[in-house]
Amino acid sequence: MPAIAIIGAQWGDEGKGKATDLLGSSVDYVVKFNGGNNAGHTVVIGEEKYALHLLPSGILTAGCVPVIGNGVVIDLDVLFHEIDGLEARGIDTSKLVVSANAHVIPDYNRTVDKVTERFLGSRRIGTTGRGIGPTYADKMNRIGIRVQDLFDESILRQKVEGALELKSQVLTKIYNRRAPGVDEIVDSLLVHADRLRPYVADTVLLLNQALDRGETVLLEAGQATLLDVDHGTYPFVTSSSATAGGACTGSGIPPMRMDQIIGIVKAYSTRVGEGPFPTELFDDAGEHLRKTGHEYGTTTGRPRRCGWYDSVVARYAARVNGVTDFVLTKLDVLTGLEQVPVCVAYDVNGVRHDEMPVNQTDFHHAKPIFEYLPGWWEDLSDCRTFSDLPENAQNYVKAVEKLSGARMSAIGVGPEREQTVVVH
Ligand code: 2SA
Ligand code: GDP
Ligand code: MG
Repeated sequence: MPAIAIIGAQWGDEGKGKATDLLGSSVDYVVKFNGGNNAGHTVVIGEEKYALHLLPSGILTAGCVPVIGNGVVIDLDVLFHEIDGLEARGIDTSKLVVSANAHVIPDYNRTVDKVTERFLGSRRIGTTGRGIGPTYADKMNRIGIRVQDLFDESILRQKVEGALELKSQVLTKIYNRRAPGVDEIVDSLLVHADRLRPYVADTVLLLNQALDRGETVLLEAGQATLLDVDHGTYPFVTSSSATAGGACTGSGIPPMRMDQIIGIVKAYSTRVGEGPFPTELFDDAGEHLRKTGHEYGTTTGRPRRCGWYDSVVARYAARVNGVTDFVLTKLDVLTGLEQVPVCVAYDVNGVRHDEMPVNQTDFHHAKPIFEYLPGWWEDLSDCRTFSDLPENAQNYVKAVEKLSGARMSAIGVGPEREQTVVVH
């Protein structure tokens, strides 16, 4: 009865999509449990490249049931656009199941998100502008609109009226007195109701019954540990629970049913959006990683900030999530460096920190303490076993494994499905 979670161990874009797709053929269900269309997972299958935002990566595997869990926030325009795009490319999306308890992103929350960022000025978060934060805020404030509300017009109307009443000051300020009315919002949601209805189910029952039958459920995180609303670099975080605990609340699978927590960790670090990033590079080395690793946002196209591997972050992610295995991705991108720095601890105003400083200001001031490992020049893209890797690449993997708190079970040596070294 395995339930397996795939979690980002850094600031996102570690390659969760590829890892999920790889496991897809051996699982029965793939569940997206947090976030919304702020996510961007790129999956390469042969000549085809897919960028998924709202749909779980399991949608690309025939026979696997993709599920959008209760913890997700759904932009319905984007959902159907993504479904149509995949169908046009010959991908069958008919097995998709959507939780009746997932929340929907009304149009006005996209506007609230973008305008709030403008108001914040230099204190902005660098959000994706998809309305994610305001929709989770409505959920917590108990004025959110759920998928099931779309199937009862009078309930929907009451909920939209309630939300607008509470948000009227904000909306009037943001829309400069031209705030949308109840009818306009109700109509924009109802337009999707008929098409949405056949996908909707009680996904908690569905997934737990699947586990009862001995089937395998894979839970796929959006974003990552350091972007988690509780455990990330708050306030520079997303608004959902991206860690292993979020996999339980966002799907309704109880903690004791989780068998394996796979942390995806890139062989270097990236971050998109604002916020602290101790190993960030501002020189040619950072530009080299961005170019070689194609580090540009899958959703927004924004250049990602790049830096060296941070084992303090990896250890923290191992602890917060209970990582049983790491998948180390993009090792191939490090080829051609004389030396590869790895951050082993931080210096905060002259004091060594081996673990994440709890104080936000300390983390902002953390300077990386590096160890330098010898590099390699060989192309890794055809390596398939650990012994195929050049000796210095093997030593790099062994060193980061020792520093990071869990075994490295697989290593990515290229974007394609088969460009993977399975270690354990
Ligand atoms: P939001 O929009 O409220 O979730 O933004 C809050 C912070 O979370 C970050 N965030 C991300 N970081 C990395 N990757 C994400 N997905 C896309 C990708 C991002 C893109 O796969 O490349 O295309 O720009 C993602 N989504 C949210 C965001 O940068 C803020 O720091
Ligand atoms: P996610 O959000 O964690 O799913 O990651 P993204 O898809 O946003 O970004 C990861 C990028 O790295 C994608 O373009 C993948 O195709 C690519 N990728 C994944 N694993 C590897 C790898 O091992 N090597 C290389 N070179 N690219 C990889
Ligand atoms: Mg991504």
